[in-house]
Amino acid sequence: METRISRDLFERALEVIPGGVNSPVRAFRAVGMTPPFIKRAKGACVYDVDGNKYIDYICSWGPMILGHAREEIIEEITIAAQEGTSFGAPTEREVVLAEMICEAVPSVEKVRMVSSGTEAVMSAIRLARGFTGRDKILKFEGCYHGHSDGLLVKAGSGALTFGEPDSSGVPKDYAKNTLTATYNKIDQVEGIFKACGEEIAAVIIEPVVGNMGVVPPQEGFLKGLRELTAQYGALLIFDEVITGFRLGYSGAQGYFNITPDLSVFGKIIGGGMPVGAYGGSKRIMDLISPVGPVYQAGTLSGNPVAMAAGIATLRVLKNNPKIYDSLNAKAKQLENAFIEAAGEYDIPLVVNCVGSLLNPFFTNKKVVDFESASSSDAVVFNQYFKYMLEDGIYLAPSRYEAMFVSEAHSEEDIGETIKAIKSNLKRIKAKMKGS
Ligand code: KE4
Repeated sequence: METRISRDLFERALEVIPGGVNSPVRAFRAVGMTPPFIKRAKGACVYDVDGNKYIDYICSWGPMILGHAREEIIEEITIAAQEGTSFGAPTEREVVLAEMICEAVPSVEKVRMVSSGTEAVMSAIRLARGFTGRDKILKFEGCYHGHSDGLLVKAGSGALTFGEPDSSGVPKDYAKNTLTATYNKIDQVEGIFKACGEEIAAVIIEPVVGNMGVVPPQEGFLKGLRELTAQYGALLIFDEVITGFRLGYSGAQGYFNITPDLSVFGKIIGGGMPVGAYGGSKRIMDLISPVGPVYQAGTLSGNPVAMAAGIATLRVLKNNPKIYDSLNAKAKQLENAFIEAAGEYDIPLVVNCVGSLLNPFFTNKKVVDFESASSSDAVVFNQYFKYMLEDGIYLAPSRYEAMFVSEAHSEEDIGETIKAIKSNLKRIKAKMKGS
């Protein structure tokens, strides 16, 4: 596979950008490779600067649920851009997208737009502290909620990939307000609440984790969190940056029928443009400036071009609810291919699949939390990753991420992917035998 132009670009990038990338996981360090530089994308495929074509399961880490460069979305972005790219003033498009989110997610009566998931989570946490007057928050090991200081404690995603569960630069004094528990262990959470429940402002959780690989909540776990937070007067925050509008038009809270106090969104609601949002009841949200005392602001919050992309994306999802059935069926086909191939070649492998999110773990343990997720074999994963990339399948360069299926993945794309899964698990088995 020709990679010269990417390699040259990466050399240049390393001179002027830390690690040559604007987000760590893109550097392909975990898999020990030089990342392909992407030139363009269309539908389910991305094309790198050396002319290589890949079937894309990163989908920009989730936003491209309808595939890349979808006509309706590009059209709306173009119209908006021609009217001006930013005013720093209220616009109709912000109202339209806010109304769509409030209509889609019953627990959200008001929503504030920001420019990233990190910003949305950071603001939701501040709001929870302002609303309750308490300082502590509880998160779960392996969950990633963006890179705001208080949440880079036993974080998932890139922080795990680099084995930096706690980032340097976060004052110890600050991190002490962040408690952590094990995902799916409701008894641990109960113990923490018994010990200091009156000090806890909020529990924040990925209702389905996408940042230690894909890990679903076990029966009763989310319900238990809902009951405990209500009992102790803490807020329950669903970080739906990945699951929002992915697991269904009402996200994970609709999928599991659990009502959080605050919800955080990102990715899909921006249709590939920089958008984050947090929302909840009027009672809580009206504490946000300029109405209430909790300050939060942003120059490009509600940017009209970004709103146009989000509106166009949600409009397609709202008007074609069958898209979710089709997304989930494609993910199921991939899940079955992993299971069949692992059985045929006797490779320790489990797959977690929820809706159109899935991830293979090279382990024979059931993956229910960070400890079991980290039991997956990184060396085997890296081999699998490399073989799949050679076969034109573009996966997240880390075992702690998710595969994202899009509406644009055709039956042919899925078939090609299944073929690559089977042939490459066979290659891995041969390599295991050889070693
Ligand atoms: P952003 O600030 O990257 O928009 O969102 C942070 C965030 C918050 N919550 C969840 C559940 C998330 O998954 C994320 C970001 N996801 C990562 C991928 N696992 C983004 C990719 C990256 O960091 O480059």
